[in-house]
Amino acid sequence: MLAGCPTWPQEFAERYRQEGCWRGETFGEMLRERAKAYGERIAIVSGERRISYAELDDRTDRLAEGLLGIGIEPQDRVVVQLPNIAEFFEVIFALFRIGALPVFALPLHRRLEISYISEFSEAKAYIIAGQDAGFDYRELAREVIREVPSLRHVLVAGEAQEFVALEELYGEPREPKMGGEAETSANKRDENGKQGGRRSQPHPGDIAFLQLSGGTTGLPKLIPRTHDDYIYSLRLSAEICGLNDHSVYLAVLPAAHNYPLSSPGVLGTLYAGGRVVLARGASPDEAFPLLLRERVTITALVPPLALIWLDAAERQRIEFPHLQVLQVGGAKFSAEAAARVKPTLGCQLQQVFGMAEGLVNYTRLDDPDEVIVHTQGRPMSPWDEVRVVDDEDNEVPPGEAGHLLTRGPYTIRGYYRAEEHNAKAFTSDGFYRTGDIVRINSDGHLIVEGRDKDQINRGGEKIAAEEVENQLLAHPGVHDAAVVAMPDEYLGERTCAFVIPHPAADTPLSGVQIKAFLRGRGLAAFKIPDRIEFIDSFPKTKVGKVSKKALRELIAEKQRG
Ligand code: OOB
Repeated sequence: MLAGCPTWPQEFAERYRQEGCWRGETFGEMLRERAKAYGERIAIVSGERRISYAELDDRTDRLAEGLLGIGIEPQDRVVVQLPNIAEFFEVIFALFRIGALPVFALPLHRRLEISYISEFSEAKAYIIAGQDAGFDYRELAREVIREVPSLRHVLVAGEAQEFVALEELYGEPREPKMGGEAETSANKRDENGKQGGRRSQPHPGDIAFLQLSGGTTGLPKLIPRTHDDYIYSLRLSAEICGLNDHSVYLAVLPAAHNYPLSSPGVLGTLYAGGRVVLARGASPDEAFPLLLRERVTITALVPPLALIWLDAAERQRIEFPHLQVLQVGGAKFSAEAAARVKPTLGCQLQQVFGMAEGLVNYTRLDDPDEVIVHTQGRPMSPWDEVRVVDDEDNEVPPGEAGHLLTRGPYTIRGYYRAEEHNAKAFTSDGFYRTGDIVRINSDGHLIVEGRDKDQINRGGEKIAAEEVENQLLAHPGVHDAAVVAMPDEYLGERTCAFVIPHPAADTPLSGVQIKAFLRGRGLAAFKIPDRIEFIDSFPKTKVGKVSKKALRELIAEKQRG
């Protein structure tokens, strides 16, 4: 087990195993079994490529061989920053088979984020696309490897330039032996029947990967997920979403995110033996033809995209006869918009309220419209424990709003190497403090009322205020900074930075300058404040802290004009 990953106390682990939540599966075996069951059926469609389960399994083995060959070993961390392309899944399954850990970066992350997570996780390799969506990841890699000595390899899906082309690492295709299984050193079984030959096989209780938290602190936190807990969450998600081997899932959101990865997402679809279609963009122009051509049955969006799709479908009077379920989550979906889904797209809406730390709530496909339109669903597992509490951690009366706490068979017990933060982010009995304010109605459905965490939810993309504040404070002309959410009709929220200029600064600061400064430091574009307001001093709370509530009100008032 990777050091620095808090895990479930034994009695909980035993219970989750006994109750059949954790079935002792690993991702490597899961793909092998699906390949046996579904062989030539298509697993992944990516551009012109159509990859069968057998081919995905074989390419995964061949890539695992190549990765072992360059020295990637069990437990090694590998930062994976790939767009929605087939290689994403070949890479992660190859790492899973080795027992090495993908560290999932989002395609929009830049130097600050990538250097930090590479350094913090002591990553040995960084896997990128050459160029994608107008951005050259090789240039980013050049900067990152200068800063992170642990990084020994940069592997590129595409034109590699001075780096190593991922394609070169795939060994020769092998003729399957009798019984259908090609033997490689990555899947060879030792005399005890254990997979992995000379290597030890990943254990279902091992950490499978590290995922980034939306974050509330100055530095991003990493979320450790085990094979057992993650496979449970995607298996249950697939069940709740009615997936089977005829399902077709369109991945429009970046696959590294927990929601399109596992709720039920790409991995849940592969678990069910369905077909995954990878979209390169989320716009109706790119996604609608795919929905039709591939007869997509289910897809997942964040609220702003759902609005764009609804408007476009109305304008174009287009229908998607095969689409059964549209999932919307990641941020609050307004009841008005929710009510438009069924009449406009002719499919069922499913609201998804989840978090990379674990807990996922779904409205069920057979819930009454009232529940689907007005609530964010209920926990997916009967073993999810949720508590709604006041500021002193006492449970609030039923139906009242409070802080949501949760623990369960797929909710982490702590972040990777973050002891001090974990003591605040989790209760002493292991409940995760979600930072969400919710109320639970009389029939057990959750309604998200707000948030008490210092985070901006920009259309589903999470921004930790403190992280941006720290970057602002690095500017010599900035004396102090406070970052808050401001309401936005389209994204729900955007980011506003209040800045107190340095009194001694000789030239006046401008918002444009500050934004350019942040970009120059390598902060991901979605974290750069949408608006910068200069102010002489911050309003304070009774205890003398900066009142973000007052700042939020101030900017909302300014917006109203
Ligand atoms: C998903 O995961 P994260 O880790 O990016 O963000 C989690 C946070 C939640 O704590 C909540 O504040 C917010 O995003 N959120 C919602 C929401 N879904 C997520 N707030 C209101 N309504 C919703 N439906 O965002 C995520 C992970 C798995 C599945 C779906 C979403």
